[in-house]
Amino acid sequence: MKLNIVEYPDKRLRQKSKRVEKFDKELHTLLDNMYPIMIGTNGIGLAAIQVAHAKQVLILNIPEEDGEQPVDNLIEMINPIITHKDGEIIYQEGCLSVPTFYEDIKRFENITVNFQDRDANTKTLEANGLLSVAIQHEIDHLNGILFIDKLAYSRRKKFEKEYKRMQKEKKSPSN
Ligand code: Y12
Ligand code: CO
Repeated sequence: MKLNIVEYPDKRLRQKSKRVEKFDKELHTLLDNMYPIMIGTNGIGLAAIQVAHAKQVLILNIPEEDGEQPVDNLIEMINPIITHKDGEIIYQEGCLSVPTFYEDIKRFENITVNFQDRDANTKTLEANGLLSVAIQHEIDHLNGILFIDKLAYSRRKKFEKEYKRMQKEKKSPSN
């Protein structure tokens, strides 16, 4: 299974991901193949739709203070649902599907999320700070929502202009 990151403005990022019903080898292979892509690109979170699989699957690995991301810290979430949210946090977010762009986004500070692990066991996690932000960012992906959708109108317009220019530059660097 060869996976590539899908980049904005690819329409696949707007798909709504489907609930996972089968916790089989195919799901495990998808999870196993997502992990090196996230780590190899210095990511802290990745949703399956970012590698063109419209399944309610996401992975997270929040770096420790020294920047290390030990595999023991890997969190895999299948069919996540936020059951509680409160407070407010503003955090500078980035996305592997929107390269080179980072922006302050307002989210809930504290959340409780119910999900299943790769073997269909039901779990509950309480999160705050960066973990909470990253979970909300990745769950948004499962609903076809990108962090740039949360920008104010004028900031979004500016982003679209800059992003188009950057993509043109990528295609023909000499222009
Ligand atoms: C705060 C920060 C991030 C999230 C959601 C998860 N997003 C990421 O993990 C984004 C990582 C990222 C890494 C990049 O680096 C490479 O691709 C090597 C990157 O690339 C460039 O900017 C060139 C962009 C994003 C939530 C909250
Ligand atoms: Co993202």
